[in-house]
Amino acid sequence: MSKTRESSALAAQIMRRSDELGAVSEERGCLTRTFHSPAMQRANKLVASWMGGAGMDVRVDAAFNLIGRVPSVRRGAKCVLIGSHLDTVRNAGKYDGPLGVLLGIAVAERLRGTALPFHLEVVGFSDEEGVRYQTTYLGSRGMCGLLRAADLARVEEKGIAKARRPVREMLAYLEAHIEQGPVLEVSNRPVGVVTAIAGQTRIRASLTGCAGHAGTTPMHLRQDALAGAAEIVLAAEKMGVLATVGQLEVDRGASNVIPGLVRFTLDVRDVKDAKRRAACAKLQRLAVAVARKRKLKLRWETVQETATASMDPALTKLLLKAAGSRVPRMPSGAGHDAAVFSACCPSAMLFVRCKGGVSHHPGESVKESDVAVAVDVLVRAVLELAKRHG
Ligand code: HGY
Ligand code: MN
Ligand code: MN
Repeated sequence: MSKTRESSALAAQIMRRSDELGAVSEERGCLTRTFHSPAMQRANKLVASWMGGAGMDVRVDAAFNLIGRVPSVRRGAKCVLIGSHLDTVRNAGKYDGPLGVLLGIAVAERLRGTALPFHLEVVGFSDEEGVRYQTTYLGSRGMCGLLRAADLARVEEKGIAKARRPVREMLAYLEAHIEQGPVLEVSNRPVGVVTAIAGQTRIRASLTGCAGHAGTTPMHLRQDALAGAAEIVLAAEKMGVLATVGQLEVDRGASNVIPGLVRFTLDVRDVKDAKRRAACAKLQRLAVAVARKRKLKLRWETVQETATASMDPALTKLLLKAAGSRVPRMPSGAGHDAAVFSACCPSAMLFVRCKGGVSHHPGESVKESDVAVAVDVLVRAVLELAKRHG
C-alpha cells in the first residue's frame, strides 16, 4: 500500500477510535474524564489494547500515565516520546488530547518493523487538564520528576511521584494536538508548528460575607459575597491578559438568601510571564480592596503557575521540514504537556486544524484528511530523527 494510502487508512482508523474513546465518560450525555477516575481507567484499557495491537509493550506508570513502547535493538538506546493527554475537561470535545495519542499509535503502526536507533514511546498522560485537583500536568510532571510537595499535599494518590524517570534517557518529545484556535482554518492549512506555549496561572479564591434574608436586609447593610465576586469577575476582563473565571459557586445558595460564601477560580494567561504575573498581582490587590469595602473575608490561593515554554528550535526546524516549510508557525494560548517536557528534553508541537477553532466544547472536530497529513508529518519527523541519531 502506498505511504499516503496507508496514512489515509490510519487516519480513518483514528477517526473511528476517536468516536469510540469519546464515548468513555464519567458523565451521562457528555464527555468528561478526570484524573484517575473509573472512566480514565476504562480509557487507558481501551487505548492500551490499540497500543498492543500496534505491537507495543504497554504499561501504566505510578502517575497513571499509559505508555506504549516499541523497544530499539540498540544497546543503551534513548527514547523518543510522542504524547498527549487522555483526560478531558467537563463536557469536552473528543480530540483535545486523545488525537495526539492516537496519532502516536498510528506512527508506531506506520513504522512497524523499521529498526529505530531509539525506543519509540507513545504516552497518554493522566492529567493535563487539572479538572479534579486544579493542578495541571500531574501525569507529565510526575514522569519528569517535577511534582512539588504542594501538589502531593493536594492529591489522594500520593504515589504519583514514583512515576519519575531519568530525563537523560529522553531524546526528544513530540506532541500533536488540535490547534484550538482559528489560525490554521483562516490560512487554510492542515497543520502548523508551535513556537511557544503561553504561561498560565490558576487561582482558587473565596469570599466570605454574611448570608441573610433577601426580604428583610437593607442593601446598605449587606455583606453579599456574590456581589463582591462579581466586581472581581468584571475587573478581570480589563487586565489586558486572557483572564477567565471558569467556576463560581455560591455555597448552599438559594434565591431568597443573600450569598454568604462564594468560591471561584481564575485562569490567567499571557505569553509574557511578567505581564501575566503583574496582572495577577493587580487583580489580587483589587480583590483585597473589594473585600475591605464590602466587609468580606478574601482567600486567594495560587494553585498552579507555569511559565511560558519555548519549543526547541532545532526540533521545531526538523518538524517544519517534515511538514513542509510553508506551514504556519504560531504560539499556543492553550497549555500542553509539551510545556512540561520543554524543561527536560528537546520538545516540539504539531498543530492540527480544527473546525472554527472550537475546543473545550462537544463541537470540537477535525478533518480526516488533515489527520492523514499529521500522520505523514510525524512519521517523516521520526525517520529524520532516526537518521540523525542512527
Ligand atoms: O487549559 C489549557 O490550556 C489546556 O486545555 N489544559
Ligand atoms: Mn484542553
Ligand atoms: Mn489539550
